[in-house]
Amino acid sequence: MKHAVALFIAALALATPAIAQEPTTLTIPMHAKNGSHEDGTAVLTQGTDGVRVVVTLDNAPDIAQPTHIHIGTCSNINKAPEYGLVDTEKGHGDSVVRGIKLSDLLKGTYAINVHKSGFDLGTYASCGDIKG
Ligand SMILES: [Cu+2]
Repeated sequence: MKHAVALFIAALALATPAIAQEPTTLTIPMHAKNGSHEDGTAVLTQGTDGVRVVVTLDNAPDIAQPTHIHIGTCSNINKAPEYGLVDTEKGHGDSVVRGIKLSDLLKGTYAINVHKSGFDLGTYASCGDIKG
């Protein structure tokens, strides 16, 4: 029995460095686009069932601003949203994207994109590249 416990501890010690390398949280800068002055941050946190994304922007208007994760970078973004987030309202949005991993977002090329409004989706108000 003692031997089994010692083996278990040894296995845990071996496994821990691999787990520790998985990112659990990441803060990225959000940059204003098209004169919006909506600079800010997005904080991505790995949860048990998905990735929580908290967007915080300065100088945001009172209207809801559609917000998504898109494939691509802010300078070369795919127009189709990849993952929906809650609208950013008064500069704040708090979403959980279920079934994805922060490590997978980091392996790919993704950006968080805030659109000017539901009426003007083609104008981007703020964007941040998801990278470590
Ligand atoms: Cu979008």
